[in-house]
Amino acid sequence: EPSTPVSRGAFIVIEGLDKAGKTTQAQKLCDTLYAQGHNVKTLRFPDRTTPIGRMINSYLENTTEMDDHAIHLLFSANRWERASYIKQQISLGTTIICDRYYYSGMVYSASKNNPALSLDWARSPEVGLPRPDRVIFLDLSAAEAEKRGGYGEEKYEKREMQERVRERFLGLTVRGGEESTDMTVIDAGSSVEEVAESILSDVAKVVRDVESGLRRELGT
Ligand code: Z5A
Repeated sequence: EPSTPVSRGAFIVIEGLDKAGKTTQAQKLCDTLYAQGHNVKTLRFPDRTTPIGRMINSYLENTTEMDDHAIHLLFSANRWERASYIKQQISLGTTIICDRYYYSGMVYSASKNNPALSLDWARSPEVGLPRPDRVIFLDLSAAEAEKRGGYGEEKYEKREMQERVRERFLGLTVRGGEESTDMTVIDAGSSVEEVAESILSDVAKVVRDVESGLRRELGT
């Protein structure tokens, strides 16, 4: 008897500003889906453990200076070095919950007030990466983020930068193209439990669709 083919996993991305609760919510969603019987793994970008990730880390910690384009390409390369792993896991039936992805890549680089680095330029090295089934954008004002312990010492952790980043993230949702159709905006200002519930009600449907074969292939 041939065994029933396993359906592919879903690829879910959690995006948001600093302190929006991405890590908290990615872990919670992973735990909930696991408890419901799904194979599920988390992933995060930047992945600071690889050689490229270590270069990114030293830039974020202000230890190394780098041209805006060069650091952008390193963030992108850090995703490309995991692209085949993502595709492989998804095809084996594992759902991936990913903490930040190329949406962060686009908006942080394009928020640096460098006229030579547009959103379109920032998008180009990301073309062809595995396309998520859903991107949850956790929306939080800079003022609310500051109440959660304030910003740290890293490169982009300044209020004006965070405000520009938020504007551009929200801009992606109305810009047209796959960034708009894939993204759901969720208010991250309520309690951890409430945010988790909103995320789950959106993601559960996507996971069901993937499992019942309504979304056949992982797009690029
Ligand atoms: N970056 C880039 O430029 N290009 C790229 O391609 C990528 C990233 C991928 C590092 O990212 C920097 O890299 C980042 C973007 C840039 N620069 N900035 N800003 P990172 O992901 O490594 O680091 P991070 O953004 O600083 O993550 P974070 O501080 O860990 O934030 P978080 O994951 O969203 O939040 P959290 O750890 O889940 O929660 C933060 C705190 O708030 C914590 O104390 C929680 O207990 C609390 N919290 C969480 N939820 C709530 C609610 N609902 N209410 C109250 N308190 C809460």
